[in-house]
Amino acid sequence: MSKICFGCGVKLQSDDKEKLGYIPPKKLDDAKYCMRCFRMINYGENKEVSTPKDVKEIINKINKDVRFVIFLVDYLNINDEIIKIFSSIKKRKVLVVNKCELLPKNIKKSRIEEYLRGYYKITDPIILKGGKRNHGAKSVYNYLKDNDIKETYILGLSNSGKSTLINDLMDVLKSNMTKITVNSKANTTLDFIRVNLSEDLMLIDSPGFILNKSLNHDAALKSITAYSMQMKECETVSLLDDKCYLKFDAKTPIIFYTNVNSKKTIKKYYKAAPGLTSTIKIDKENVDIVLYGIGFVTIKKPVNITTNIDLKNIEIRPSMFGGKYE
Ligand SMILES: Nc1nc2c(ncn2[C@@H]2O[C@H](COP(=O)(O)OP(=O)(O)OP(=O)(O)O)[C@@H](O)[C@H]2O)c(=O)[nH]1
Ligand SMILES: [Mg+2]
Repeated sequence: MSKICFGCGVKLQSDDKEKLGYIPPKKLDDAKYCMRCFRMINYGENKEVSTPKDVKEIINKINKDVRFVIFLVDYLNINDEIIKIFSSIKKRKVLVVNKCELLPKNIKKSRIEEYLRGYYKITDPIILKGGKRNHGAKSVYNYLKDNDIKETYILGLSNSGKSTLINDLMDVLKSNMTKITVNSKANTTLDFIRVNLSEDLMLIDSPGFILNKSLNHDAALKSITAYSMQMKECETVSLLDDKCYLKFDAKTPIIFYTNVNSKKTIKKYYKAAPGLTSTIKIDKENVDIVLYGIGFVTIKKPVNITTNIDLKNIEIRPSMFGGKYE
């Protein structure tokens, strides 16, 4: 039987250095990790790999299985596309909003649940996870225990923290099992990994989903900043070192919630910016422009915005944190 890498789930092999799962022949018998995982864990390296499995392949497998599903999403990545994937899972499931400890101080966690129920119409159970100790993994453990769930898949967007959750649960149970590889770049876990955490609990880690829409696939959520700005008529804001421009035709306050945590990447321009070929019409107060993979911008007043962003990578919705959303 072929061995699999404990870190990423890929089959271990000693035949081809260039292929995934490589481990030198001498080490094959005792190895727990492939070379790629070894390098990620010890040197922080992460070689880009293409998407390991596509969304349909994963969902088809899950829908044929009887097991429970824990679906992870961090709040910056709550959007139409990920909610559609969640809704396509026909199993008993729970939506875990991860990394809630990173919420700006003035925002209550409960607001996210209200919004998920009110705007995205989620009726499944929701756990708002976050905390200093093991990133709040105990809340997930308690949920599984209280609901007598003994076997579950862990699914979600790449970088949402699925493997970290399993490692944290090992710590909650004081288990000294080999840890799964975690990394701030996308596509760390490459195949399903079964972890028998205890006699009563089996978890299955999975390769993360990569969305079709995205301006940035690799931005792991390590911190979140809310930048407030006052925009005036004809002013342009440049986000992410001139990757995205938004030019306003009227006065409005804006708040940019992002995981890109350097203020230097955000600038105001008074001169013309290149490529402003698309228009976003905001006709209500408190609207979010979701920039897939980057975060979202809350626009407080009705305004027209011209932009260089491809409109297929954005979503317009009532503001998650400001004003009414129904
Ligand atoms: N602040 C915070 N960061 C987290 C949390 N969970 C994971 N992370 C970070 O998020 C990044 C991605 O974590 P992973 O556990 O590798 O994510 P994954 O969902 O397994 O990703 P793939 O294997 O690529 O699908 C890492 O930099 C983690 O340190 C959390 O609860 N809070
Ligand atoms: Mg993973």
